[in-house]
Amino acid sequence: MVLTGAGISAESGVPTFREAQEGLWAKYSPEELASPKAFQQHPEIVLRWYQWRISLISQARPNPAHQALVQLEDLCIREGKRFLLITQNVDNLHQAAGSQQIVELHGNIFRTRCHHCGTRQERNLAAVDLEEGIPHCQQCQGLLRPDVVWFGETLPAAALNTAWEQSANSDFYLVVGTSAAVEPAASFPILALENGGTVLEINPNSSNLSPRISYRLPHPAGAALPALVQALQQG
Ligand code: BJW
Ligand code: ZN
Repeated sequence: MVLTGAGISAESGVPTFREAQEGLWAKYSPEELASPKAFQQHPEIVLRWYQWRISLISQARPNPAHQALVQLEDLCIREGKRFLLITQNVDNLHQAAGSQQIVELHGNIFRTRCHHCGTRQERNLAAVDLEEGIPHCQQCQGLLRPDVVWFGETLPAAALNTAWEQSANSDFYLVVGTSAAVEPAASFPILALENGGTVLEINPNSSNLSPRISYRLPHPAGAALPALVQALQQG
């Protein structure tokens, strides 16, 4: 099992959520922008934040850490082992690298849906001119938003169930680039530990999980993951 967070995309140029931010959005915390309350109160500010992020992420490419996870998946499959990648990221970079067995816990920033009725919409939010108002759903006139999971919202049921079930049955868990500040994702590796699994964290900084896990590689994922996978390939 692998659980990834924003840190794995940092070396692709995608800013993380809780490390020092520069520029336009430095004064807002993710809790202030990624919530239904924020969207209800200031839909334009929230959508501008997403437009900025979509345009940044559109230019990003998978880095050696994403690619190493594709190789790890290949290796596991070749050796008849189960493999699952659970990501909190909404940036599509694991899919772009070629990962197959992947569960998106917090949705995908490139999809759009109605905040009211949930219907998926073929609308590129980054291309919307917000000066002309907030885009509306064609079915119910509700406001359109990215198809991601905000604080206080439930995770997609299928993703959540798979993640719980597989985490409890995992003998080896790799946790890459997450502060483990957000539930329920932060609890998945703990579930593995409680069931006798081994957890290895790759993160240059210490996270909420660090005091509890079995092993740490305190390095950037782009260096540590390819080295780890190469070592595994050599047996
Ligand atoms: C590197 C690196 C390099 C840097 N290499 N590493 C139980 C207890 C208390 C509260 C709750 C609870 N259960 C649920 C809650 C409420 C809430 C919650 O967790 N609150 C916390 C603040 C405590 N959770 C929810 O509301 C969730 N829903 C839910 O549980 O529903 C049921 C329920 C609701 C309410 C109450 C109870 C139950 C939903 C959570 C949704 C999170 N959404 C976001 C936004 C997604 C959309 C978007 O992208 O805009 O998801 S918030 C943001 O945080 C995003 C991320 O996926 C998530 C995690 O962040 P991540 O990935 O860890 O990033 P960072 O920035 O925090 O860390 C980066 C790390 O990378 C750092 O450690 C760096 O060191 C490292 N790094 N460079 C490797 N090169
Ligand atoms: Zn609608």
